[in-house]
Amino acid sequence: MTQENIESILTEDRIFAPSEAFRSKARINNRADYDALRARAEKDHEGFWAELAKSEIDWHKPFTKTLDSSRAPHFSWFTDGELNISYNCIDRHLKDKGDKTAIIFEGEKGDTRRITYKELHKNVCQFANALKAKGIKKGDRVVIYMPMVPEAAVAMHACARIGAVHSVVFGGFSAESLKDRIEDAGARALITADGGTRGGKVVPLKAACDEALGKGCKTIETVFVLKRAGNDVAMKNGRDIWWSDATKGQAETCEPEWVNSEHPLFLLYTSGSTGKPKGIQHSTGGYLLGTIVTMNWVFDIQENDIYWCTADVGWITGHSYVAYGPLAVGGTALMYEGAPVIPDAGRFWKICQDHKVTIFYTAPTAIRALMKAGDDYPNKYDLSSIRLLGTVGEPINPEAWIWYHEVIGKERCPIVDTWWQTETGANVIAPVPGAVDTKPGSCTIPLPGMAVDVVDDAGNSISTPDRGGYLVIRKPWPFMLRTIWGDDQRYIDTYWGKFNNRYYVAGDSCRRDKDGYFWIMGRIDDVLNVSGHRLGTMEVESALVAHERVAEAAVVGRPDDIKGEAIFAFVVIRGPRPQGSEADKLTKELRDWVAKEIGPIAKPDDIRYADNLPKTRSGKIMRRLLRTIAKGEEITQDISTLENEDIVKQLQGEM
Ligand code: 7RM
Repeated sequence: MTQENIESILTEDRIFAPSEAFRSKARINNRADYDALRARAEKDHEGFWAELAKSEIDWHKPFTKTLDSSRAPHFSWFTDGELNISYNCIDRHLKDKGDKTAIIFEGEKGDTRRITYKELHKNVCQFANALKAKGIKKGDRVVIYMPMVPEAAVAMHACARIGAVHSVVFGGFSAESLKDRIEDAGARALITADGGTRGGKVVPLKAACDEALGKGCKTIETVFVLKRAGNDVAMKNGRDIWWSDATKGQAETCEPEWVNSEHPLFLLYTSGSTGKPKGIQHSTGGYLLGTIVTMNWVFDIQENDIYWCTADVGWITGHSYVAYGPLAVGGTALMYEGAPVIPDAGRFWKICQDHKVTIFYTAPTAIRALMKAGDDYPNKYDLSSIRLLGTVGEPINPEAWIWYHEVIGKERCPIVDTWWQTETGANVIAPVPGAVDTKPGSCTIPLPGMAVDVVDDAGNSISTPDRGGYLVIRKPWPFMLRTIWGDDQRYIDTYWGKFNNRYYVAGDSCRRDKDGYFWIMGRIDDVLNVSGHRLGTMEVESALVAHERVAEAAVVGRPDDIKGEAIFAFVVIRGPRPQGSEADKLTKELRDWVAKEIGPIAKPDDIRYADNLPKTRSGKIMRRLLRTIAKGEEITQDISTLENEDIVKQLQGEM
């Protein structure tokens, strides 16, 4: 697909500056200082990152070489340095804040726990010793398939402590997906729980493990099982061991394994547009640095903050902003086990009130769902502790942004819209909230040391405002992915092939406005070409959700003889799903509406109504599934991670 002129017609010109109250306490609190920092990074890319790596990380052996590009497009950072990430997240805080709360946990049923840095240290060390007792050693892969409980983070840190490479598989994935990932990683151990609680039901994690292991996974020698939900599980003699038995009598300290900065910390599987999931491999030192600098710059975390990122540890956001980042900076992280609507749509706001959350980070899909539930829920709770809001995962439509700003943030809290990927390791484009004004729907400008650009098909930087192109990163950065596990050629082809190894290609389309603000238009393969006009699916979606009756919309292309691509919209409306003549009437109204909002070219050709959109539990709309449905083809892809399988029939127009 050529990308000469991705047209952008979505315009949003409101601009929001941080309040004086916010700025007066922020660590970077004006644009001039911030621009000076960015300029310094631009002038001396390596020196900038080297200085930060020295000041922010406790090295067991200091590095002398900052960046090695001799194997480009493979890059190594701080190569001869040695460290341990679990030491940096836990041990180094023990002296000054051993009794500080590291993790606040709330279960779906309302049970809560507070774990201090000292307790976390003990738990991690004992479990690390349990892993060692089962023969797990540096470099071995360990798969973690757990509910959102503190032990998931403990398991990750225990692996990191002994140099084992963890691969967390989201607890919502099926046994089949778990098996694929275990086999691809060649894991020796599996860490799971009897079950987790979500949406009022027990998720039978151990049963899924048994099913996966029954189908293959010959490399697994040990399965550690945490008792959490209390459901009955089968334990296989010689293979399965309860977490409590494995840790019983283990020493409360465990000398960290000092690893090279480039030592793989984890693999995390993520889907591409085609083929099997890719095991994204991250490093230790560079990755740690990314989580630390972004916790400081973007989240402006301070000593007394209560930081809540709602992501599951099965996704990159849960790695960088639950398990590692908040602890690396000695903060307090909140973890919540369950669904946002149990017992009702006020749960998130109640948690914010009860635990005095100060920084709240979630996904646009959650914001839209909670917005749809009405203002009464947030209005019932005291949200005055919150000082900063964040979003991640997809572009946020301006309507949801404004709701978040007004109803949750009470017009007091900046919103950090953070663009990044599993592959980038940490935030890449995001506002530094005390210094950068925000615009609803834009992730604003790149962070210091991040050479982000928008280029055309020939790879030339696009300077014309609002002209769309490919989002690329021109220079290596410390927290970038290192390769795809077991498929290095795919790493080169996917991320570097398009422009001859010149840039990292993110796979997103993007435009920059006249102020240099970045507006993500969607994945490259989500770009429509209608009669030669290139439209971001997100722009049509934003227009649709701006209509008062529309709660959510997803737009895909379907081949059309005349136009090239026709626009197919799946729409969730507020209130009951329209049918028959009522649906026809609304369809006409929405088509006219989009024509008015964007232009006749963007009018959806088909609109289909459903009670929900098909999403993975991380909130990503399953666009490939929607494309299949729009084409009227038979569904062959794996829909096991779908929240609600019943809606497939509605989407197909069959009920
Ligand atoms: C963190 C995460 C990555 C893809 C990425 C984008 C989309 C993420 C934003 C966004 C617009 C954002 N990792 N994306 N954040 N689009 N604005 N703030 O989600 O690997 O799972 O997904 O998500 O398309 O390429 S991910």
